[in-house]
Parts: sequence; structure tokens; C-alpha cells
Amino acid sequence: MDESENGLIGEFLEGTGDSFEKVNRFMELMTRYDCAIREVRTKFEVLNEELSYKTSRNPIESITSRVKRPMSIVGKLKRLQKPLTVESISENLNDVAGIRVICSFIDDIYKVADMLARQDDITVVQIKDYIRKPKPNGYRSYHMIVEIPVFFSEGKRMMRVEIQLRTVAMDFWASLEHQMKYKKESADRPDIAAELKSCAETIAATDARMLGIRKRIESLEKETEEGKDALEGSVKLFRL
Ligand code: 0O2
Repeated sequence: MDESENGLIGEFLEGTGDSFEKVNRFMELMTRYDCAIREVRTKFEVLNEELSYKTSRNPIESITSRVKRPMSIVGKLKRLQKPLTVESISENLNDVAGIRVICSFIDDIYKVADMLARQDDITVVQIKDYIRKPKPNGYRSYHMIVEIPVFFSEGKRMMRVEIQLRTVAMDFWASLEHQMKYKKESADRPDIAAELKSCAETIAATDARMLGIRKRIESLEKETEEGKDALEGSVKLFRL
């Protein structure tokens, strides 16, 4: 968390208590979000480790996370016209804790998302599938809001975490699009928007082809294995 923004947050937050007290409560809440991120991150790391020895490849390429910056929290509460209090943050915002999971292939996204959703301490609050239904600008990603219990000294708290799952290719497009569009009005010009969308479609088609190639390789490997087993079976019979 950006330390210089922490002091400032007391000026913006309304509600009971002096500025110092509000900053302390805010910091405590942010620490809780950070702990929730760690819990969810560990779940993905465990799944990746298990799947990597079962399938001999890693479905997850990388995981990044962030706690939303104080000024972004204030900005979002203002935009939503919600009270600027510490309590209002957990009541009204679902994306204070965010995790981005970058997967190798499209089917890995659905596989790990489903495995996480089936864990009995996870409650899925919302799903937005921008892969099956991309945004009009071409953005693709699978978004989940989940709730997870985190055990603190004074008891259990249910914490919300936003998870974005994407392929390496989707992440390439989203990162560059974000970089180019951020606070730049010219990026909204129809010709530029159309070009960006066309790039997103090319990337999506390439993602689908890469998945097709992987599946072909897997079925060829399977045929070779079955061939070897059949040959070993015949050799054993011949020896008898
Ligand atoms: P940042 O800086 O990445 O955190 P909501 O969160 O519900 O108020 P929305 O738009 O309904 O707002 O949520 P949604 O659709 O789930 O998108 C939330 C996040 O997805 C964004 O967070 C981005 O990270 C990402 N995202 C959504 N649409 C786009 C897009 O068109 N391009 C790119 N590059 N990223 C996108 P933030 O808070 O907007 O930004």
C-alpha cells in the first residue's frame, strides 16, 4: 500500500472518530483484504501444483494481486454515490482485494475457476464471463467475485475478493489496451477502437488455435501410449 496515501485517507473519510482513528480502522480493513488475497492465492497455487504433476504441465502461468489504492477506493465510492466511511467500503465495494490469474489455455480458465468454486469455504457471489460474451470493445476475461472466511484474532470475517482469470494472450491485449486508453480521449476515436477490437479478435482466434494444437498433441500422445501398451500385451502373450 502507498504509505503517502494512507495519511491522506483520513481527510476524505466521513463517519465517527477523529482522522487518526479513521486511518487506523481503514488500515486494519486493508490488512484484512490483504490476508483474504493470500488465502485465495494459496488455493490457486495448490491447484496449480496438483494439476502440474497430474497433467505434466502448469495450467497457471502466473498470479498477481493488489489491494485497491486508497484514492481509487474514495473515487469509486464517490462515483457510486455511497457514504465515504470505512464501513461503506466493505458494504459497497467488491474489488478492494483483486487477484489476476493468468492461465496457459482457455480451458484451463474454466477448469481452475470451477475447482475453486467447488471448494466448500468459497461462496461465489458473482460471475461475469467476458470470454463467452466479450465486452463491445473486445475485452475478454473471466471475472468472479468470491467470499471467503478469514480467521482473525477476534473471530471469523467473510471477505470478498475479485478474481480475473485470463489467458496469456488475453492479458497481453488487456494490458496494452489499458496502457493506451488510460486517460487518453483520442483512444476512443472510432478508427482506433475498431483496430483494437480487431486485434482482440485475432488474439481470440489464436487462443482457440493454440488450444486445438494442444488437444491434437495430447490425442497423438495417447495413441502412442495405447500402441505401446498393446505391443507389450502381445509380447507377454507370446512369452506364455
Ligand atoms: P483496475 O485499474 O484494473 O482496477 P465494477 O467493478 O463492477 O464497478 P465493472 O466495469 O462493471 O465495474 O466491473 P467489471 O466489468 O467486472 O470490470 C472490472 C475490472 O475488469 C476493471 O477494473 C479492469 O481491471 C477490468 N476491465 C474491465 N473492462 C475492461 C476493458 O475494457 N479493458 C481493460 N483493459 N480492462 C477491463 P477497474 O477498476 O476498471 O480498473
